[in-house]
Amino acid sequence: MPGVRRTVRARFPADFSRFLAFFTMLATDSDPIVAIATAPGRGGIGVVRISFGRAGEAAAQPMMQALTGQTLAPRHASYVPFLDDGGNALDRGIALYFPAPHSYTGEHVLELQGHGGPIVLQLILQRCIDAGRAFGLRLAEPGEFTRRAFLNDKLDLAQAEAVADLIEASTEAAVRSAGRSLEGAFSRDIHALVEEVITLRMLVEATLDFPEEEIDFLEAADARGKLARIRERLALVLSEARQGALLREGLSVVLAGQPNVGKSSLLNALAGAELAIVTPIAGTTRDKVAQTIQVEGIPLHVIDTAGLRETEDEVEKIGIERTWGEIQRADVVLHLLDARSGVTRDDESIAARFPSGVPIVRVLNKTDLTDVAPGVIGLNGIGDADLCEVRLSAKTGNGIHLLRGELLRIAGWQAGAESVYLARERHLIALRAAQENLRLAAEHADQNSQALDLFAEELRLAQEQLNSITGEFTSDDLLGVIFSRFCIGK
Ligand SMILES: Nc1nc2c(ncn2[C@@H]2O[C@H](COP(=O)(O)OP(=O)(O)OP(=O)(O)O)[C@@H](O)[C@H]2O)c(=O)[nH]1
Ligand SMILES: [Mg+2]
Repeated sequence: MPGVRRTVRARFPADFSRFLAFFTMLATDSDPIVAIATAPGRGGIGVVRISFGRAGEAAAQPMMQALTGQTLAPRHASYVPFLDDGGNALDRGIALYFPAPHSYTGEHVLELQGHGGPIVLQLILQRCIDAGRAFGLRLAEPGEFTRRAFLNDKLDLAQAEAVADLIEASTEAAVRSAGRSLEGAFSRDIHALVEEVITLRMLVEATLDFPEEEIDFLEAADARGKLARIRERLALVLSEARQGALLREGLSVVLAGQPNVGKSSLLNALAGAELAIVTPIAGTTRDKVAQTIQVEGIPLHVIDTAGLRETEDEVEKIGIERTWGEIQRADVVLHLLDARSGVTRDDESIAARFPSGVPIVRVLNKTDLTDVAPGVIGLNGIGDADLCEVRLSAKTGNGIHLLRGELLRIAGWQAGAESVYLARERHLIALRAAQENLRLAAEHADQNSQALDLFAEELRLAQEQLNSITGEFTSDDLLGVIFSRFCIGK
């Protein structure tokens, strides 16, 4: 089976204990498994799925007989009873048999589509486990079906992750980009990059064997030009992946400022609902109020906090401590001010405590009470941190769209980006590491032939990083983490 071949090549461990663990894992990775594949709760239909693993057809045939009383034609929908051990129907539904390798997991798979009640599905599941006891059928772990699909070369790792992301996607844009990753767009781009790196590596490695020709090599083979093109392409993939990661993770936006400046009003205006209590009394908000809103499909986790001031009130003090905690964790801080007073001393001391490097948007609120017009201006931040000022009114809604626009800009969102794939932080880290390896390779190339072996080494490292995205050289630990975050039955 091709999957096993890849497994051995990609995961052969160095020391003996890991060697043993490796074979144990191979063994459990081919256990027959079963799970309810549909969401918990009540629904029109519910699906119980069995992947037969190493037990194969020898188990699938008697199992079909036991569960449905008949032999099922491959890939045909048959309307059958689902039988208990006494031969009585627990339910009736559609049974589908997918012989290997033409199934989701690449193994022999049996799917029972019954009615979607939690108890009836539990009964069918239990019946499967009882009937399959003879050949070691067990309950699947989270993500185990997809893990099989990966091990059997049905999906690569980036595609397998896209399955989970598609299930979890909370916006249309996230669904579309997870779909692109699942369909293989991201993996294809990564493979294309790997191919180019390999071509360059072959040239370099060949030259290393003939040291006297090294000097000519970089010129003759246009190694620098090739490397530059790879770097350009990688930068493009990284920027699309960054957009995708944004769709998946969103941005945490904290509203901070003195009491009564209109933080809760702004949260309500952004969310379009009366979520937080608004009163003219300073110190209204004591505890944080969080709401996720969508702006062009990007989830913004907006957090309203207690107003910052000196206080003797015990409860308010705790609230203010929490505000500072939220500010430390923020991706963006909205520093709210009352447009009538502008930046006061207290605001300056608040701003001085903001963490460095976090983008700050100064929001001049209540412009309706002044002659200040809604607008945006860029300001010089400290260091390279982003700082701008948005003038608006949370009460009338004037200028709110400008704030949304600024948040998208800070997030790095490019409107109308069609070719986004839903990437994860893990992918970004690998892409950035590969980018750094290629940058170092370019540096070595500039130092000419003395550094040719270092040039080759950086290319090798870059290739390893890229391969980790699609799972060609991924450690078992990482696989465990990735698949354990799936739901059971997927
Ligand atoms: N005219 C006007 N009033 C506003 C605006 N935004 C907020 N207010 C008023 O200002 C008062 C305080 O608003 P809140 O949203 O509760 O202020 P806050 O910053 O959350 O206050 P704390 O929770 O006490 O820190 C309320 O009476 C609001 O109606 C605005 O844009 N224009
Ligand atoms: Mg408030």
